[in-house]
Amino acid sequence: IPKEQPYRTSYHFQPPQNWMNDPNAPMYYKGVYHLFYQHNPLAATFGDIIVWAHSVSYDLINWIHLNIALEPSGPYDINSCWSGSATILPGEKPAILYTGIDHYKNEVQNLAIPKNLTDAFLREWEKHPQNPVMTPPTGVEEDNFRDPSTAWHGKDGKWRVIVGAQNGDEGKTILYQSEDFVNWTVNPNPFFATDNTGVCECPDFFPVYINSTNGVDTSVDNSSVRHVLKISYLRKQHDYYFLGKYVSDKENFVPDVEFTGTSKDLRFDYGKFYASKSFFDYAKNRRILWGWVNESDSTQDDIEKGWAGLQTIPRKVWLDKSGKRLMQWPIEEIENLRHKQISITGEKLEGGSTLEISGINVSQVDVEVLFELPELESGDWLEDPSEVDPQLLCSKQHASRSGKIGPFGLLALASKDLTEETAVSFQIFRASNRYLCLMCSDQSRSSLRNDLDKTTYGTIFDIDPNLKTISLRTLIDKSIIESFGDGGKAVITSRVYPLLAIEKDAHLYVFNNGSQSVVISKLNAWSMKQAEIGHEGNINCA
Ligand code: DQQ
Repeated sequence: IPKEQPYRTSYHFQPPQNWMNDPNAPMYYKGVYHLFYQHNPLAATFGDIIVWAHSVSYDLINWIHLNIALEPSGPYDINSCWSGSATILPGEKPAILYTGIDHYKNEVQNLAIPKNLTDAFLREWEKHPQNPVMTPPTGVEEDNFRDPSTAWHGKDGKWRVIVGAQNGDEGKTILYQSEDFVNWTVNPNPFFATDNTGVCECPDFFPVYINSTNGVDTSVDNSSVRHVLKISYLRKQHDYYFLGKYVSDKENFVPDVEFTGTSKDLRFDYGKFYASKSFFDYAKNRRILWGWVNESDSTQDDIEKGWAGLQTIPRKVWLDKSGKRLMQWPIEEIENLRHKQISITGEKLEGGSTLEISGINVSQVDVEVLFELPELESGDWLEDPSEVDPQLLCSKQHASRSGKIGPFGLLALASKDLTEETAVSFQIFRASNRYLCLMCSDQSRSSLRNDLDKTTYGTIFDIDPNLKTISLRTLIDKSIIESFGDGGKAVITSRVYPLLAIEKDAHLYVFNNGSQSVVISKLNAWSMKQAEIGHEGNINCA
């Protein structure tokens, strides 16, 4: 790995070197958090042989990298160990179901269990002699049958698991049942299917409480919960989630709202975020979500950096009071990295003004701002909100252009002269009988380098007509910017590679380009300490 690493993160999860994609089988087990991930141990690019790397942590922030947990060994996974999930079986016995690329390059599902349950880190995993435990059923393409979910236990005592699949243009998730976790029977009808989408990857299915922000075990199914199905659509490169009903007697899932393939669909993140997976953390009674964030630079850059791929800061997820969307917030443990603090209260930001936040390390920082809004009545008029493509609107509404209430927000990883900046902003709109907030993350000026993907991201959401304040929390870490709008209603993650705005030359500003003034009712920003990373085993000799 080259010495100069301006883009390597300081408190996000990444392997010591080389390629990482999907988070696999995250779990909490007897005091230890586990994260496995898709890894190419030989290069900073996706490879012909992908293995499961393994890291452990006591707090989801500081990690110990262990030896590889699963690598090709039998005919059922000789060409790669692809994504999968963990389930904790009765008697506190973890089990992993994962996809093997077999000797015909077909996709099959395999079972692995820990060799030694008394090893606190569960370092070694044993593949079951009956592998593969699932092979492509009729109506599923042999090379599009992958990513078993965490299993749940039905009232009849049987396990259920879903697997992502494709048949032509149809994307589906297939349900399997088993009494012993080894012998699985396929359900003839798909659990959930969508036309014209192509393959469903990494399905995640879990309950959420209707009236609590607590998480709930994957097998719980009663009147206090609703269900969430998340699908990663390869063609879209996005993770979509559906709130809906698990119809257990038909063994299918009926979403409240159909998939449209437009910006109206719900996503965990409106920026870079894919192949996410959640788990129930019974230590703290919460559901935690991990997601993979890929690079926006070129393959050649990745090879030169010696690594590619990040995981987001783990997020707690719960159902919003409206019941119409999920909320997300960085896990509280991240606050232990907060270090030097800067605070501002009650500062008016006139239209067209910027205010620098200085005195802390703004290239690795956690910023929370609460903006006090003018009367929403004075917002820009939006004729037909249902026709708006927020990403397009954000690309047009570059932060340097002006509206009425906003755009206002943060200029992250900015150079002193603002030739480089990533604007994370809000703009308030009024429409007939409603108010909306457009949230944007504009990467178009993030770097003077031009061999980068600088797509601007955006989302629009309804706000309370009586809203007086709106919050923005942004986690900045060298080349990743994760922004949580309105308490976690909308999230946008982006990757940026500034040339000038690195290390001590990075600046952070609060800005307001609206004609109306807004007030920084409260701002707190903290330099973030570096996460502690331990190494054990040979993946770690960086
Ligand atoms: N990544 C894995 C597959 C999965 C895809 C291969 C999603 O199992 O479908 O690395 O990013």
